[in-house]
Amino acid sequence: MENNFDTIVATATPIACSAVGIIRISGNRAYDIISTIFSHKIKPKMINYGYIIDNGNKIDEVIVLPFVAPHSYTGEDVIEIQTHGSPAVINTIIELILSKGARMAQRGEFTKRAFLNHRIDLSQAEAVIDIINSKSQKSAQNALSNLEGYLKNKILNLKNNLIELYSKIIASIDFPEDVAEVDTKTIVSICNDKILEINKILDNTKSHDFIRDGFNVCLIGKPNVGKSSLFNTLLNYSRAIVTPIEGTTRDTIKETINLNGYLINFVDTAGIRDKNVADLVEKIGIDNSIEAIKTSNIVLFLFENSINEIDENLLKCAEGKEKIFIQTKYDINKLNISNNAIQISSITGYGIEILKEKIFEIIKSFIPDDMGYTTNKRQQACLINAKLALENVINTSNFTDEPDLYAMDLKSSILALGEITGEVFTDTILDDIFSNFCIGK
Ligand SMILES: Nc1nc2c(ncn2[C@@H]2O[C@H](COP(=O)(O)OP(=O)(O)OP(=O)(O)O)[C@@H](O)[C@H]2O)c(=O)[nH]1
Ligand SMILES: [Mg+2]
Repeated sequence: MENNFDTIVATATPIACSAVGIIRISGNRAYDIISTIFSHKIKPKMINYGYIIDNGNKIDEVIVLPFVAPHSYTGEDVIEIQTHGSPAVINTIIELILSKGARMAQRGEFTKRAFLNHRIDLSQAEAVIDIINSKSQKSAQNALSNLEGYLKNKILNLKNNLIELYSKIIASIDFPEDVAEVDTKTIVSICNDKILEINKILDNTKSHDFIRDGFNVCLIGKPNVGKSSLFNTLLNYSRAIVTPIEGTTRDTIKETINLNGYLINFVDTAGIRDKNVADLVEKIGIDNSIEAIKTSNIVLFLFENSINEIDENLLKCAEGKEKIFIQTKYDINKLNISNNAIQISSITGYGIEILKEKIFEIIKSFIPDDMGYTTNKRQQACLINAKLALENVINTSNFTDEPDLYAMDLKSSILALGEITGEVFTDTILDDIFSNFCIGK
């Protein structure tokens, strides 16, 4: 272990009444501190049962798990204390540990230490926060594969090829007699290959955003067609007001569900009819509905019996969007519809499963089969910078074949990739990343 940080403490579980509370201590004084407050002699790498004691008074019956550096989450000596989950008990034990010389950990400081102690790279540290924040199985799975090094290995591969090329160019500049110059064609061809690889990752970023933030699916149609009823049926509870009065829904309502491991943000909208007959509130509602259509990935277009001129105008707003046509109130409107509409009834549940399958089918078409990882905005920005630098190399090759001119941009590209994995970092980058963590992680 290279770094010698002070000893930190925090709860790893929320301070709330619960079955168990976990307190973590990390740093080179972790063992000394636990030895002064635990009822028994600590056996490293064993499950230790006993009491936390302060001045001879028992504070709680606990289990202590001692990890020995470097085989711990942070790469340092780590003590985990499992207490009863009482906020009073947890706070008292933390106060006691602080009085023995530890200090409160900052947000994400345990994971930051894991990074600074080379236990994980920066993309893996970011995967930890992604797992904690993930709201769907799919985003948790992808974050887990990043934690296991999927993105890291992709980036390292890219970077190593560029480092090899950069080293050859530098060697040929420094030792022109001994090392042959790398010809421009080879340089351009390698840069082109790497740009393609980066593009492949960037092409998927839209899908990465979908997986992290969910797919927006909005329900549109004339007033009274049954949008809010379907919205409630899809959510499985009565979220939106339903009445037989046209124009019941005045504003857009957004709620999220988990469908087969993917997040879906359903948006119920105000029914759209001729603006001339709508009052001021309804007009604003209609504008909001149109806005919701713009930001949606899938549009559920609801109609009752047939599609008229108002519907046609509404459909124009959804041009270019994935659409599912839905004929509503099938229990009372058993008509044959030709345009591939799914017939549903929110009252009887008829057709709802088929509709969900259809939504899922479209979602799957947004996600490439081999996409077992995600990138975040910071990583995407680094990839774009790496790509721009490689494009500069290619542009430069059009008017010169001075190798040192290529070398500068190649180095920028390597550094940009290094920012993803954290070989290159600044305090600001680390602060930005770890301030998103919770205390105790
Ligand atoms: N029989 C039957 N009635 C339905 C069905 N779905 C909705 N309704 C009724 O149709 C009326 C309007 O339903 P809503 O869900 O409020 O319609 P909406 O499209 O949200 O209407 P606005 O908010 O005004 O745009 C209510 O009386 C519902 O009970 C259905 O599947 N079958
Ligand atoms: Mg409604």
